[in-house]
Amino acid sequence: MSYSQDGISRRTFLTTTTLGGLALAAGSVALPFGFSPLAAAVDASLSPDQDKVVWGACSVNCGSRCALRLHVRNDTVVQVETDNTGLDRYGDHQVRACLRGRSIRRRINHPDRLNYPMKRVGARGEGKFVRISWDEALNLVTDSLKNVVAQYGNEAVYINYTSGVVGGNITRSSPYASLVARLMNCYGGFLSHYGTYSTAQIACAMPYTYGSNEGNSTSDIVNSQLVVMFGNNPAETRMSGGGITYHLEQARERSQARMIVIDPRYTDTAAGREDEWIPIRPGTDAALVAALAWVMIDENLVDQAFLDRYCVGYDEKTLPDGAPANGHYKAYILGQGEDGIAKTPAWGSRITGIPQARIVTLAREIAGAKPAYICQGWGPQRQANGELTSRAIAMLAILTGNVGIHGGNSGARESTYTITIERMPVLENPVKTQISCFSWTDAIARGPEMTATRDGVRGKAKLDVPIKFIWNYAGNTIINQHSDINRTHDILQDDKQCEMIVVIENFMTSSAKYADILLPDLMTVEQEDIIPNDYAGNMGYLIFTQPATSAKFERKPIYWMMSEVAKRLRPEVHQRFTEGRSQSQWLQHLYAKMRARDADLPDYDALKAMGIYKRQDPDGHYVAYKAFREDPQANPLATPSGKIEIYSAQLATIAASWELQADEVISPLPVYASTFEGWDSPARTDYPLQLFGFHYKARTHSTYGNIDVLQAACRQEVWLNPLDAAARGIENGDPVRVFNARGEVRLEAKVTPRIMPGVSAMGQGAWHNADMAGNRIDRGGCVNVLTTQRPSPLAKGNPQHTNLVQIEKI
Ligand SMILES: Nc1nc2c(c(=O)[nH]1)N[C@H]1C(S)=C(S)[C@@H](COP(=O)(O)OP(=O)(O)OC[C@H]3O[C@@H](n4cnc5c(=O)[nH]c(N)nc54)[C@H](O)[C@@H]3O)O[C@H]1N2
Ligand SMILES: Nc1nc2c(c(=O)[nH]1)N[C@H]1C(S)=C(S)[C@@H](COP(=O)(O)OP(=O)(O)OC[C@H]3O[C@@H](n4cnc5c(=O)[nH]c(N)nc54)[C@H](O)[C@@H]3O)O[C@H]1N2
Ligand code: SF4
Ligand SMILES: [Mo]
Repeated sequence: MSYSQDGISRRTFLTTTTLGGLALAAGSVALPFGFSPLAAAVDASLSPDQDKVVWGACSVNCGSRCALRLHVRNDTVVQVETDNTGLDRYGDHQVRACLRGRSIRRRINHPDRLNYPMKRVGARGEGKFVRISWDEALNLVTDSLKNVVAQYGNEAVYINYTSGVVGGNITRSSPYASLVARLMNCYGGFLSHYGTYSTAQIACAMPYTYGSNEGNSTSDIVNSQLVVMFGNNPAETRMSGGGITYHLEQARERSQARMIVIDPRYTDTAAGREDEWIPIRPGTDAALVAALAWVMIDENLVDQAFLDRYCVGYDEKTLPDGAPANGHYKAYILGQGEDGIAKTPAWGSRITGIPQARIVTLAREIAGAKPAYICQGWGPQRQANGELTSRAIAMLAILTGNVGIHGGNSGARESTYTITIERMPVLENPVKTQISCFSWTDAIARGPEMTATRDGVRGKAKLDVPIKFIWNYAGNTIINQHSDINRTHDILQDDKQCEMIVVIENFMTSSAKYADILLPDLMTVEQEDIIPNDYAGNMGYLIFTQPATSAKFERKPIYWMMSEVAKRLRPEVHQRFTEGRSQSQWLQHLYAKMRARDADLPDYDALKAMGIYKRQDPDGHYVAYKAFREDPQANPLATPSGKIEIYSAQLATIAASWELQADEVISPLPVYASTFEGWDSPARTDYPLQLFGFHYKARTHSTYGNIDVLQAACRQEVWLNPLDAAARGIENGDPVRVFNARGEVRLEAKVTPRIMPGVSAMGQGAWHNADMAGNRIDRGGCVNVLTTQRPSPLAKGNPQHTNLVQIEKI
């Protein structure tokens, strides 16, 4: 089996070194916001062997986390290498960075980096700023915060979802676990959110089935016969040498497990490594599962003993009291339930676009392979019916009894072993009200109209005040990563609605343009922190990062910024926020607590010298719901019945009591439901192509999106099947307009059989680039011009993969 990780890395490494550090300084241009070009040029008289090598890490939200060895000359990062520790053998392998991490020098030294605090002077979103002093910036932020809290209460202050430094600990940007949250919790609290843009639908839905949302470790595929991937693409989404793609490849090499990839695109994960690619219409996985279930029931292939012992609601025997007659799963599949439709292969084929005969053989193949690792990425659930889809995919694992055993899986995405770290404590939020992370634009525009049963407000029957103040630390979800950019622009333009937006960033991103106050942050590689692995199979690790260079210009660490705001709010707030510790004292304090819990960890100085510390999962491989499988009475699941709830009475109650629109379905069973802007929506007459934005190797969302070598290596293009292209007179590389009622994006077409007919896709995260005072046409290729702010029914999450568009040649 050939594998490209190493090849990619080496190629990038070569580009990095040959282009050299001076190219950047030479390429810098005068910029409108008061930037100065890169100051530090590399001293040519120093040679590489005089470099200082500093351990760093790539801390973006890609689901991997890589060690970096930054070569520093003259206080400037001149070259980037990656982990070189261990025996370089599976189990003691190197956590090698991908093409993005290896190009981090270009982010660090980028001529466009923010250098000074700035204040907006033009209309919001126009991007006009003037440089101000730190003192003025911090005073403006503090005064605004005090005013908003005095006038509207703490519920009017919102910390936006941001994931730019999800890998940090002290620097962590995750909104409910950041220093911004700690500051606000010292000052009366804030309106918080539930769910994430990553997993809103699956994280909400899966617990109704299992009580939680867990999968086996990918490394456990060493025990599998078959791997079935629904919309899961680790070759792009978990790219690190310590990440899931490496574990998948190594584990399969050992078990020789077959792999079936079910995805509208022929992904990089497939790309020659799969045994079969089954293209499927977006949003229809639940229909495929129902048809597979029909075949399994018809041919007596289901694991009836497992269903009887561990599950609720498969058939009449285990249907809970209060459920309607024939409300069970088997009746739904056989057409004896409410809809009266048998979910035959013919029925499933019409919806999914997969041939009937293939559905039949696939059912036999999945039922016949024991154990089978059935999993899903988060693409299928980022659809408008994603709550149903995620639970439906789990049904395949349940019907075949693959849950809770080695080599099997629950149908969820993989879990990982992690060395548990002591997080920077954020304290408790006195405000209990929450909105879904996707509904913040609504909370600005119509906050007090938002209710619990219609809009998913939690902790209260309705919101009392709209959002008036937004903290946005290390995120681009103000514009680029949130849906329907043109609508967001209209809401944010009016600075009487949301009065203050504070953005803490490294670059003038599209979100930063909407800041009222813009604060220049240091990067993680410029600070000291101890951070754990993210998704890494069964080998966990810690990375101890050191500042690669001194802080340049007036960039400051987030700990300093939040301490300074705390000081200006009230002395007690400052005392509570810092507890009298500096950033480095916090690090030592937290690490001492970790070692008190985990005596095997090296001491502080040893860890610092090592840079990276690795450890194998002492239990071998993580198996989700193993204890439950072994003894369901002694180890019940966290569901109300303690069993796997194929029929969820809780969901039946929600379905009966929430206000839903005609095209929204919440169901106690994991049924297939068509949805707004789906394959069979009436809107398809005007906008005939389904479109989604996949997570792309060129960037991590929008981060690294401004790096020239990455842009050149992985182009921003819209994928289109040759049949759809021919019908439109489009050839590979042609400039096209992709549009719907919400907006228009212009980019190049990639005409390829790697995407099924009727479906189009582009990498999500490209930098939005439109004249918002003019025609608003985006030339950056940003998919969120085309996505909707209408949330999914149950999670009120982001259905960012559910869109209809038309594509025309320009
Ligand atoms: N390089 C890179 N890696 C990343 C990220 C990144 O931006 N860049 N982002 C990170 C983050 S924060 C997250 S949350 C994860 C996201 O990880 P995922 O959500 O899993 O990634 P996606 O690319 O959105 O979707 C995975 C696959 O689902 C397919 N798909 C879309 N809709 C459907 C459907 O209805 N059915 C089926 N069967 N397949 C479908 C897509 O073609 C895609 O190949 O990735 C992480 N990793
Ligand atoms: N259409 C569509 N939209 C999507 C998705 C999709 O699949 N399709 N995926 C969604 C998902 S899963 C997610 S997680 C979100 C991600 O959305 P975001 O969390 O907004 O992720 P990024 O776009 O990477 O933005 C991170 C920002 O942090 C900044 N940053 C990086 N390092 C630092 C640092 O050290 N300090 C500071 N201050 N800033 C830093 C970067 O410059 C960047 O602007 O996007 C969502 N949006
Ligand atoms: S983007 Fe992800 S895989 Fe790539 S170097 Fe950074 S952490 Fe590693
Ligand atoms: Mo995400």
